[in-house]
Amino acid sequence: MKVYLNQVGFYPEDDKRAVFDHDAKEYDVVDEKGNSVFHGSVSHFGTDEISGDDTYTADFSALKTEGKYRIKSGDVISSAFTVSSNVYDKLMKDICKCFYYLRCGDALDKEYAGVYYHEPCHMTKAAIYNPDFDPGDEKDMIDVSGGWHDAGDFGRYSTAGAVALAHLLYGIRFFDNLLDVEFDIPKVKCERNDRNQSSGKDATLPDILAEAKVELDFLLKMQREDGGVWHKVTTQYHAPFQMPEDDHGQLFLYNVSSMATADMAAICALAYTVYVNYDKIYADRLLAAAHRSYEWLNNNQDSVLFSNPANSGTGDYTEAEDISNRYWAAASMYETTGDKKYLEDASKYKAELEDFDKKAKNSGNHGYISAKAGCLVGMGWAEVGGLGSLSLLLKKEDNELTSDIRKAFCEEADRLCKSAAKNGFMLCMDKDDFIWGSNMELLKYLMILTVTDKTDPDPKYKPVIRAGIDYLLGCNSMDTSYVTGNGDKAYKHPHLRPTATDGIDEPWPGLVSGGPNRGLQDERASKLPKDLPPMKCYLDHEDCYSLNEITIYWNSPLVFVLAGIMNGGR
Ligand code: G3I
Ligand code: 9MR
Ligand code: ZN
Repeated sequence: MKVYLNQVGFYPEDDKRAVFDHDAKEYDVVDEKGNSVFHGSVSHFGTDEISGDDTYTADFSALKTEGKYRIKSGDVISSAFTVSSNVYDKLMKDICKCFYYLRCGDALDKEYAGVYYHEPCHMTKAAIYNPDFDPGDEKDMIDVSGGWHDAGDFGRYSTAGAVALAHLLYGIRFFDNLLDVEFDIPKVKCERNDRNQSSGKDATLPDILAEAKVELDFLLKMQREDGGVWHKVTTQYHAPFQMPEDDHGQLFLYNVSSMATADMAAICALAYTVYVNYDKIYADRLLAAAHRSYEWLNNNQDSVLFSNPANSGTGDYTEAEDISNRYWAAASMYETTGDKKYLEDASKYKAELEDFDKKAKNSGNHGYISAKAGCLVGMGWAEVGGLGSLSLLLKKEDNELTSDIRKAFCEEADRLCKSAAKNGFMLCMDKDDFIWGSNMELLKYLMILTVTDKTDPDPKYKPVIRAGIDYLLGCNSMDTSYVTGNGDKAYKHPHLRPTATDGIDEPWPGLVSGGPNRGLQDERASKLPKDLPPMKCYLDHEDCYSLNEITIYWNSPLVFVLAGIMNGGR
C-alpha cells in the first residue's frame, strides 16, 4: 500500500495532489514533528491502462503554509515534500549544472566540478569515417573537441545537441527568468551586457548562456566550410564502462546530413537573437554560420538522410525525413532576419511536412514521426517542426502560417488534457507514449501545454502541466523521482559511464532519467516481466540504457517547462 506524490514539493498557491493505490479513506498531512496540519478524505478514481493501479486521489491544495510535510494514513507514510515559495530553486540549478558535468574536452574545473571532476577527454583530432582508416594517416584530421557528451555514452551528435540547445534558448526567449539562474560554473567574459546595463571588461554572460556556448562552439567546429554539418563524432563503437579520459578510441566524423545542417542553421539563427544582447561579435559569427548552412540546404534540395554505416555501433539518430528540419531552419532564419523569402520557404516546407505526415499515417508506417502529435508541434530530436513553430510564434505576426500553428498547438493541448482525464495521476500520456525516453515524451507535451498557455491561455492547461511535473518528481506508480538528488526516493543508478565508474555513491544531482519503456529494449530490461503496466516498465539499474539512461535532451525540456512554472508560480 502506497501513496505517491511530488517528492520535491509545491508552491504555496499551487494545486497539491497525491495518489493512493488503495482506499485510504482519510489521511493527514503531518509536519516534521508529526502534528497534523491538514485532514482530508480521498476520492476514488478507479483503474486506468497506464498505471494498472486502482487509484484514489487526495487534494490538499488548501495547505498553503510553508514547511516540510508528509502524508500519513494509518501505517502508510509518503515521502517528504516541501511547500515553499522557492521550492524549485535547487532543482533548476541542478538540472542546468548537469550540462556542465557533461562537458567534453578540457573544460572542467576542480573548483566547480568538485568530486565529479574528470580529466580532459576526447581531445584528439577526428578522422572522416572510413572503414579502412589507417591510424598513421594524419591528413584530413579535424579538431572538434568540446561540447557536451550526449548521454550515458561519450558520443557527440549534432542533431541531438542542436535540439537540447533549442529547448534552452527558446526557454530563454519565452521566460527570461532563466537568465538569472546561477549554477556555479566558471564565468565567461563578454563585450557588453545590456541586461544589467554594465559593459566593459567586467561584463559576463549569464550562466545559462556560458553553458550553451560550450555546445554552440562545438557545433561551429562540426560545420564544414561549405556549410554542411557532420552528423556526429564518435568512436566506432560505444566505449566500455570507463571514465571519459580513459576512452582513447579513434574519433570519427560521420557523413554530413541535411538534418544536422538544417538544425545548425536553425539553432545558430536562434542563438543570434539571444547572444546579440551580450556579445555582438559572437552573435555575428553565429548568424554567418546559419547563413552558410542555409546556403548548403539551398544547394542540396534532396534530403541527405543518415543511418549508421556497417561496422559502426554508436547512436545513429536516424530520421525518416529532413522536412521538419528544413522547416525549422526557414522559420528560425525568418524570425531572426525578417527576410520574407524564409517565410515563403517555411510555408512551403510546412505543406510538404503535412503531406509527408499524412502519407505516413495512412500507410501505418510512421517511421519516427509521432503517430499522434501533429507535425507542427514536434519538439524531439527527430521531429523538430514544433521548434520552427516556436520561432514563428515568437515573431508574433498575424499570418496564415502563424494562425495554423496556434490552431495546431491548441488542438494538441486539448488532446493532452483529454488524455490526462483518463487516469488518476492526471498524466497527459497514453500507453503508447511509454517508449524509450518516455519522460521526454512527457516533457515535450508539457512544453506544448506551456506554450499554448501563453499564446492561447485556458485554465485547464496549468493543472495538467503541474500534474506532469508531479509525475516526474515522484507521483507515479514506481514511487520514484526521475531526477537524481531531488526527492526522498530519487533514482540513483543512471546508465552513465562516469557515474558507473567514478567510485562515488551518488550520481551528480539533476539528471533526468529516460523513464519507463514498454519496449524493454536492453538485455537487463528484457528480464522484467512482460505484463507490466506501462508506468511500471522501469528499473533503476545502470545496465538499463533503454529505461534509465540520461541525455542532454531529456534535461533540456525540463529546463524549459520549469522556467515556465517558476515564472508563473510566484
Ligand atoms: O516513433 C516510433 C513509434 O511510432 C512507435 O509506436 C514506437 C514503438 O516502438 O517507437 C517509436 O520509435 C522509437 C524511437 O526511439 C522514436 O522515439 C523507438 O521505438 C526507440 O527504440 C527509439 O529510441 C531511441 C534510441 O536512441 C534507440 O535508437 C531514443 O529515442 C533515443 O533517445 C536514443 O538515443 C540514444 C543514442 O542513440 C545514443 N546516446 C544515448 C541516447 C539515449 O539513450
Ligand atoms: O551505453 C550505450 C548507450 O548510451 C546507448 O543508448 C545504447 C544504445 O545505442 O548502447 C549502449 O551501449 C551498449 C551497446 O550498445 C551494447 N553493449 C552494451 C553497451 C552498454 O554497456
Ligand atoms: Zn569527452
